[in-house]
Amino acid sequence: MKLGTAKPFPYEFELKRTALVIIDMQRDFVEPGGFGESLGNDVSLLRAIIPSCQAVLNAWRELGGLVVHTREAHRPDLSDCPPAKRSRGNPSLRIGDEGPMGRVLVAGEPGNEIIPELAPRPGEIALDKPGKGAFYATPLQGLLQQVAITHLVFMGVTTEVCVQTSMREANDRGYECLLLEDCTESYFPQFKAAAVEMFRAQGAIVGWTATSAELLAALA
Ligand code: C5J
Repeated sequence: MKLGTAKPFPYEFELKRTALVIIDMQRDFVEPGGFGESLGNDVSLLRAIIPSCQAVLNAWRELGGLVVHTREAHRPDLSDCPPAKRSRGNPSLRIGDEGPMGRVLVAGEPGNEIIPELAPRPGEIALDKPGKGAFYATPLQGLLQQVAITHLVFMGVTTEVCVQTSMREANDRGYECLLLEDCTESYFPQFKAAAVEMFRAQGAIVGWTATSAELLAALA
């Protein structure tokens, strides 16, 4: 398959060698009343990508493509949360504190679940990741190697933090990465815009970008 209009040049992929990776579409970041909103963020910005993410996820599932979901999540005893991560800044709530939807960024808490609109199905990979990147301290690379995946299509939040880190980690591991611009978002639109530009600069130094409509047309 070929996305002839991908930037900065056409992106070619084989469905059976490509995974759709959905980063951290968890309730605490995306839903009103969650941790993200409690920090003063406008979650409607993030919610706006849900329909395009659903359209891509549905098309991908229909074609039998591999789907990977991640959650930024720590163990309840926080043994996988470096003190530097927990103590950084001066937030009103820290990782592990009781937030509006349970303990913040702790696996198994209601706020840590992926939003129902994009909930993982049996047979899909759903990973807890203690860092910003999807490869750090997770079995992701081994799981992708088992099924000979070479290409990754990214969606999710936030563009400049967990999506960016994951895509850079993947690029360094040799994966050909595509980011769907209207399926990723940030609480800070200028950060999203800068990240998207950076990925595809210098001849796709991190990877390619395209819209969900371009991908859906290629999949049709
Ligand atoms: C993600 C964050 N998922 N911004 N986390 O981007 O801390």
